[in-house]
Amino acid sequence: MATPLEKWVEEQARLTKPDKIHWCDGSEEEKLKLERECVEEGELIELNQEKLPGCFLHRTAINDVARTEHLTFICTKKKKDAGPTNNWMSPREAYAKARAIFSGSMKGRTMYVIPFSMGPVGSPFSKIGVELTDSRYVVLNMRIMTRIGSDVLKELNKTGEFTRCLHSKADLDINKRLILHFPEDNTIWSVGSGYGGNVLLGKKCLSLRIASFLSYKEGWFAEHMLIMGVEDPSGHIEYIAAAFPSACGKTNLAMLRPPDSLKKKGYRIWTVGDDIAWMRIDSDGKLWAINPETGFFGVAPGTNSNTNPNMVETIKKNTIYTNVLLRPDRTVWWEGADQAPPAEGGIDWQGRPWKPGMTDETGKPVPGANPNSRFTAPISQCPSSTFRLDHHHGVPISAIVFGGRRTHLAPLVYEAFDWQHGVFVGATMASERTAAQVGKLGEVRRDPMAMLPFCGYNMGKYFKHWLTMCKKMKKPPKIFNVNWFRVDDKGKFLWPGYRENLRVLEWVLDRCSNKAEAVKSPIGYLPKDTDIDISGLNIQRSHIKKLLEVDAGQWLEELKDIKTFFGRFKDDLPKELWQEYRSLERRLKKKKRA
Ligand code: OXD
Ligand code: MN
Repeated sequence: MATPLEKWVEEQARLTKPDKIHWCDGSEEEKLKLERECVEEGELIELNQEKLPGCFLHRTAINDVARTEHLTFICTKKKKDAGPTNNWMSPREAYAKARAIFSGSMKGRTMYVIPFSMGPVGSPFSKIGVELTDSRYVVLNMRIMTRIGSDVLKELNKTGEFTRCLHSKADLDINKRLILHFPEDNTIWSVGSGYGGNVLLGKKCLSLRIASFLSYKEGWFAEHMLIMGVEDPSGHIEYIAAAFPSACGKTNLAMLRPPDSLKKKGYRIWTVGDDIAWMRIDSDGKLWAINPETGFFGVAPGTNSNTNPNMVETIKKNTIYTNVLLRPDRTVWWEGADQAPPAEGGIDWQGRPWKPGMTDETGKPVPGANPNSRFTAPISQCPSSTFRLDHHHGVPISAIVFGGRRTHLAPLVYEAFDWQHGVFVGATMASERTAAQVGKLGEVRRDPMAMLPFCGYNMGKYFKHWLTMCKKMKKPPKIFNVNWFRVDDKGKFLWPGYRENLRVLEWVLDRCSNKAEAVKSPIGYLPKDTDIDISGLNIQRSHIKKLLEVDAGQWLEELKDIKTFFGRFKDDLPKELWQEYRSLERRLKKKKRA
């Protein structure tokens, strides 16, 4: 008799009509065969195997280079359950619309069945999914980003539970593209795209949108956070989970190499993950985290030996590059790489001949790599990766760090007074737009806990969940906020950033172990300017003073925007957050009067 999984696969095959069905076993032979077929059909370009062993290049369709948030929907029976920050469609309408596009979409293609585990296979932290796809590129990426194959199938058969993930490239037509989440059915349907964030369904779709819904029901956290271990001079490791909106350097922070003066002291970083954290309360009453992924799907432009030397090492082999520039020697390049733009030119991400300095008809520079070009590489290749990645219970979290890009308002670092205040700090997170994002430059976008595009249910309920979780913990992590992007009157960054950010984390962890002092301010606890180690840095103490300034007038202005944002959630916004709002207002007004 067919299992529920087999029945489901058959049903989807009846809808999409593939020529063949292949069940992925995750083996090396399967990988080699898929790579060969991809190269034959032009889906992958084999790169220089001497210089970049095991590496390939893929080009997406030109209109398919990023996550399409306006085509991404949460499909709950009631609109209110998706909340005011998500696009919503009723399940009936969503299934009907997508079914029309999926119908016959795999004709002439093979349907690959990918059983995958987010988290170590068999860990109580982990969740199993099965993705059906007509894209070999998806299979090859999924085998880097997740644990796939026969072991997972065995585990799945124990409980029969899994997230049903259906993907088809169909015609790669943006007008027939939908990324649909059905949290109540534990189902994801993605059609009409071939871009990673839309189609590697274990990542944003399962590990954040569906998992956030499951974690709310089951009492854990699915968060858009990096996880890193900081080993101090005594050899003791404390772990930090940190959430930042995009373009704030999350991946770089997760694997930073300590600056010389801190390295000399004995500091070392261990990378657990750069994008997603699943956190649970263990029997010791502490919060423990796993990274459900096994790979990085990172942005290429700007990655170099200065911004991220560990990533430069990681992506030298077994890496799939997407939408970067192809050089004549079959290596790759992107804007902000270590090497200068190749004088001999190359083939750009759209497959066209390219030369440095090229401009378009309006005089704008033509980039060789797409600004959102990517690499997919195994975490195990990262020099700072930790063997604890495979630990079924994860790592204990001492501090949660939120951050954003604020040129003026937020100080370099501050600590929340307590968990409830920390939830307010996370819920009011915001970042200023950079040239890399569509919209007005400098405009502030609210992005609570960096989850705005990823929370699979009503965010008002999500905030409540954060508040409730504290009651279940014996020793909740301390919560902090950081801002690496403050500028002086001339618009120059006051803080050097990158590896030097460890100096701030040193204070954060010293606060967690009661080794550092703090001063109270209206927005939270601040370090004294002398508490941040600036040895070996070409920076004056007066800069640190400036970086730690809190301007009550500016913060009172900020409160107006927070009020409008909170207002969107109506009755679903927990009263505790309004309480925090009013307390902050009171403290700021007092400071302004003083
Ligand atoms: C990502 C994102 O790609 O957050 O990780 O957009
Ligand atoms: Mn992300």
